[in-house]
Amino acid sequence: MAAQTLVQKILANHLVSGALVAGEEIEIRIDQTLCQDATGTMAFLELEAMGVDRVKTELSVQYVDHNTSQLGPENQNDHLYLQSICSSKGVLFSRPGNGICHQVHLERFGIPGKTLLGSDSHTPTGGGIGMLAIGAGGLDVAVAMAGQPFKLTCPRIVGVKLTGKFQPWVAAKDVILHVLSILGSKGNVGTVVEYFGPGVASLSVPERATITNMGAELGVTGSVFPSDEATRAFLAAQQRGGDWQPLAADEGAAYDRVIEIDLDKLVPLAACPSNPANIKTVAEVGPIVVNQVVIGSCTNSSYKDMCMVAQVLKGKQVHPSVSLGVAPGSRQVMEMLIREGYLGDMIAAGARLLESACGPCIGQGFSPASDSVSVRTFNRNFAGRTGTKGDQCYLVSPETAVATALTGVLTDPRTLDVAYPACEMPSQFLVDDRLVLRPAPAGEAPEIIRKETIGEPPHCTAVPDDIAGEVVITVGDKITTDHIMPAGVHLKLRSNIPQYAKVVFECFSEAGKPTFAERAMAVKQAGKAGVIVAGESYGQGSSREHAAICPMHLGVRLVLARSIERIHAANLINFGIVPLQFLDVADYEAIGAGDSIQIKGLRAQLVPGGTVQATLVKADGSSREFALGNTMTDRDIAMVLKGGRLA
Ligand code: MIC
Ligand code: SF4
Repeated sequence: MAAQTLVQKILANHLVSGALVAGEEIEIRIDQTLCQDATGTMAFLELEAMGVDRVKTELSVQYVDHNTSQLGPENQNDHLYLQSICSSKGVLFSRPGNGICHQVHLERFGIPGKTLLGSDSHTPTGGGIGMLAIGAGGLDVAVAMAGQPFKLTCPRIVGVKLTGKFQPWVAAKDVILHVLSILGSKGNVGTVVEYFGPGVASLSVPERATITNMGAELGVTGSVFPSDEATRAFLAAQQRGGDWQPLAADEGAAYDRVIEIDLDKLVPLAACPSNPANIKTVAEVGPIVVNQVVIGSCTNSSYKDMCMVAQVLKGKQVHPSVSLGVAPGSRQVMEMLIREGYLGDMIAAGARLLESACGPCIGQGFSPASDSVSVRTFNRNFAGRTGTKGDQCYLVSPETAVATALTGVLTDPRTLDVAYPACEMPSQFLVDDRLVLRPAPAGEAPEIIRKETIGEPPHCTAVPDDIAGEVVITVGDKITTDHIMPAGVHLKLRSNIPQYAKVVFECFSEAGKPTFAERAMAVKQAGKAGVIVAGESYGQGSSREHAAICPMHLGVRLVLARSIERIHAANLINFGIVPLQFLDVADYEAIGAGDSIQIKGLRAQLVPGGTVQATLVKADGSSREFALGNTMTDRDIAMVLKGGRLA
């Protein structure tokens, strides 16, 4: 047999249908699933709508980490619904306070060689422990919980060969920022990144997880590290030594592309406003004045990260013009920092302690001041995501962040007059799973708590064969799901589609003019199909299926884009919105809001790999014919035309 990459091995072990040829459609068995609360309520409403009594996976976990600010009853209503539905469906429930889903899953549940599907785009964090971990929309995760395989495009595999060892003050975050500077944040759909080479051994599992976590920003399906001695040590320290097995690519395995990174040569990097792939060295950006530093999120909130930060802060003071927030990623990390005195060192230095949750990463508090710079150890700096319009958010390593907190200006940590703290991985983590609630035994039917803010699962209808469409909005390149469906103050509306739909594309609203929702509703009420027209890489970022469900609720039936990112394209199909691609940029450029798009006989025209003829009619009555590409398979086509997966 030909030498296999690690990804090919895991895929082969889980293959249900299709051939392992890059670009082909395959189905794989899913061993584990995870949901978080902001996507989980919809996923469980959908699971209920499917009539599933009990999940069929080896392990499914529901976390509460996103909606924890509890301004009003909505958040806790969600938590109560999730806790009760998980108990009834056989799902573990990680209570609020237990930590961020990806961090906790890595610590307590991730197993090398298993597949994990999660309703969060940073699920690939699990690749740090040797899992094939993939982010998806809530409905796809619900279907996996029901025991059905997950459909994906067999990926092309980019190998990243690591050699050497970090210089002091250079960290895992700098590796992934460097990879982002090479691969960019678009054009990587259908790819998995596999790390290999002699440099891997020097990285601990949490460091690997920083790299696989932010692989999401490349737009790839996942990122995977081998399972080796470091993995064994991590699992043993989590009292899960029995979950370990060694895993690596075969000698001589062929990758579709190989990138070599010499860890010795890396320097501190920053992702500049407002895209995670807008990379410069910290030195190049220079000593810009910084008002806020936040250390945390699922990218950089491990014990090792926090312990390094505490040691640098010990006995010093945060710069008077900086507000420093720290959010340890899990209760395990938080408790260890408390017991070992590190938390005291941080607080004495002036740090503000935040909950072990997503918090500022998803605009739940800690929004920076107007016209000010925020430096964060997070993974996304999309415009406005901090909750401040016109924000200037830089993404860096914890090393760069803590140096900056001390000096008040963006600082290359190598210039600090401080010895780089030696932070070893503990040989024993503090293990206490009491905040993870076990489900009721099969056969028992606990009461499902459904307060008034828990809405209905989405209802979709079939797509008409002749489409009389009107363009509701035209947008540019790299439109993220944060642009489509803002989180921040609106995050608490995730369980209520009619309410949440009111803020679709809110970032493009202009004072005194009708909102996207109002315009889309007017088109719907006129009996026409709403159309969204977009540039390249539409739907980057978050997996939130609300970016499909809410437009669908407002009558959108077509998304015409130059290209669409993987998770969002799947979500559109799942909710009965037809995604089609422009073949000629001139057609995209010719379309404006208010124009009509007509398609005759859509059913017959939708053939895998084929084209769809459409007519554009401008306001002045002039018209032109143009062709659109279709990347959907036969199954996608059948599903989308019916009105999506639930239909
Ligand atoms: C994000 O980081 O954008 C989120 C919030 O975790 C999302 C999920 C969501 O919108 O609920 C993600 O990454 O998928
Ligand atoms: Fe939470 Fe931020 Fe991670 Fe998303 S990226 S899971 S919001 S910490």
